[in-house]
Amino acid sequence: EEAAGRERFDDLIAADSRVEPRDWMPDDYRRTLIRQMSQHANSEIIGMQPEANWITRAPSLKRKAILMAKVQDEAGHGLYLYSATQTLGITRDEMTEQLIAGKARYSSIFNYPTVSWADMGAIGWLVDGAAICNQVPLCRASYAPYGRAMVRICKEESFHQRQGFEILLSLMRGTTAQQQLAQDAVNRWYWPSLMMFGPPDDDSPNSARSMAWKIKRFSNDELRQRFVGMLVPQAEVLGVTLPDPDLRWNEERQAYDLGPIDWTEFNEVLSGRGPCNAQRMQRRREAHEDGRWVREAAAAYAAKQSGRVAA
Ligand code: FAQ
Repeated sequence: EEAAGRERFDDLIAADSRVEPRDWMPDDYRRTLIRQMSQHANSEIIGMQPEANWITRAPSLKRKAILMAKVQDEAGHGLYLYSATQTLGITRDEMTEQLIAGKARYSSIFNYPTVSWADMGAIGWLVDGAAICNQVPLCRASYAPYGRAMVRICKEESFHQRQGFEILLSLMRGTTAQQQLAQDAVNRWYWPSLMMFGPPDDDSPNSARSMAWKIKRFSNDELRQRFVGMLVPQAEVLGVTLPDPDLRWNEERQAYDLGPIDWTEFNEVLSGRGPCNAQRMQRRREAHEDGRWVREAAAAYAAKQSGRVAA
């Protein structure tokens, strides 16, 4: 039976078709998906924190309403992705436990501080921009529930990216001080946003297998390159400078050459020693504790309801 399952699985992958939760799949495929999808869900949840920091200080009622809606979208993406991951046989409680215990990863980018309002613009433009570049190909991931989740999430991310661009554009049309605020934010978020795509291809242990399984469709460096190609013309429209003196169009490669990325910084952040790792984890644990009575009340209510039906 396992041999038949494996053959069917291999055929599905070869035919660029999709694997559904009830289909047989190799254990390593399941584990890889649980790892990537739960990390992705965790990123959406932790990713609410840097922006939540500015909800109370948004410069107008309109900006505040927009930012609140964006952060709520992120909560929705997190829940949607946790549900998709549950189809692989892990529970929501287990994933939460792994995150709270510091055993599960979340994206490096959310360990940086948001020090000015312009950071809301830079996050939307650069962080959501990188997220879209990475996630559009994931709409075609071989695991169907992940691909389906990505379709909806990408639509909302595009909206978020426009929102960030528009914040930066407003600042760039403002006073010299406002322009400086926007440029500073771009300077701080540019390199970390390039690191979101993961380590370089020659140092990416999971890539080859994930690409063979058609979970990943492009390599980390390919997507990073595509992202920079997307940013350059948009930076021109904004009138901001990308903080890489070595950034140059390479006619031969038909792509931009980039200056060196500081992988030491990336590894420090992944090891838990980034500027805000401790703060983000502490806040997540507090929120989990603060929500305990709600979960308990909901469980008690559900038990009482099911008791009634039985009686
Ligand atoms: N941060 O072998 P690879 C968002 C880890 S967008 C932390 O290349 P893989 C939207 C990696 O897990 C952000 N860890 O791994 C939003 C692995 O460690 P492991 C979330 C990283 O999986 C916007 C090790 O390094 N998006 O949330 C990072 O093939 C604004 C070796 O790496 C996703 O998660 C990193 N940047 O490729 C929300 C997208 N990069 O697990 C709020 C889905 C690598 O073996 C506000 N994920 N690592 O212990 C992916 O596409 C992939 O998992 C990659 C990494 C590309 C991130």
